[in-house]
Amino acid sequence: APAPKRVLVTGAAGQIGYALVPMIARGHLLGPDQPIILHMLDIPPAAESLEGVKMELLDAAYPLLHGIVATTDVTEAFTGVDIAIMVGGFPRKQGMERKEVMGKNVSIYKAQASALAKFASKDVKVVVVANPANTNALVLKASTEGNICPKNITCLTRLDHNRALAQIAERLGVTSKDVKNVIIWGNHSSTQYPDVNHGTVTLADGKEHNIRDAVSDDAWLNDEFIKIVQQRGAAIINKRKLSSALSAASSVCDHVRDWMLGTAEGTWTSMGVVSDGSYGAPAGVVYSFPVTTKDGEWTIQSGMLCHYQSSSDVSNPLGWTAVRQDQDEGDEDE
Ligand code: NAX
Repeated sequence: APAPKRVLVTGAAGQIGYALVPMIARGHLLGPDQPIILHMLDIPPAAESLEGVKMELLDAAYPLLHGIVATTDVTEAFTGVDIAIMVGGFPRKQGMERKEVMGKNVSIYKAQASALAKFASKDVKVVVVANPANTNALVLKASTEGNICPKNITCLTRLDHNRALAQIAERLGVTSKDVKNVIIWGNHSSTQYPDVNHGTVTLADGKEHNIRDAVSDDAWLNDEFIKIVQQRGAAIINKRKLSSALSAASSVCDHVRDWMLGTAEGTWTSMGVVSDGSYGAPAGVVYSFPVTTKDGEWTIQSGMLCHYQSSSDVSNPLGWTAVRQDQDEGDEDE
């Protein structure tokens, strides 16, 4: 068997953490043959709860789980980790300004960036889940410059991607594996653009069809579908009185697994990655693009005509402006 990989989950005593750690221990993150040493970090008020999660992980007797580090010590948590899944952060409480939450998270992410740079494996792969995910990833990138390759810092938009696949599948009465190549452009927020224009679906005839042709309802695709995906997080909160957890956890596994093990030929996924200026998104910002992956490296899929022309400027099809970035980053949904 290969040597165990160390996987860190921050905020592991929280709701996403509780859904995510068993998936990791089952092999959903790095495949069924990869032994795992699970690192779990939370803050002192959650220490007992974290200890309880550790006890349950032991009780589940996962064959792949070769060790558990459950700690409130940031250094111990980050030491030697190969994958860091950043779920922990300060939640927005009632009556709090977004700015205030962001300020708190910026300090948390700066502190954790320094531990990441000092103690993690040099080639550590990072996925930020905690909101505002794009901004937190940007803070990590800026604060680890020179120590961690910016390409190794990503944020999660795979949940939005999966939500889009699922909506199309539901609509057409197929399963989500029959749908591919949707794209989430932008941020994990209600300003994202879920794009089906390059996507295909395999129908009962066994053939691949353009999603637009198969759905054959442009009005629905251009309006309701987009809103459903953009506002899905809020819809879950309405029903569950808690934000998405199992779907977020499952999408984290999809994100990391595809990143490390590669996307299938002819298929891309959506990841929040550091922009190289593609599609007019300013270089250096963390933005969700269509990406293909191979051997732990992602590549932005180029040459996609963006049908979402909020701008007539072909070099800037998304109508990106600095102002828009500020608005986006302040408008995180769950
Ligand atoms: P919870 O509040 O249940 O869990 C967060 C955990 O983080 C808590 O156990 C808390 O003690 C811990 N924590 C707080 N500060 C910490 C620190 N400095 N270091 C380590 N741990 C710390 O939230 P949960 O529902 O699990 O959501 C976690 C984050 O994911 C939130 O920021 C949420 O907004 C974000 N989400 C992002 C999604 C995405 O697609 N990118 C979707 C789901 C989710 O809403």
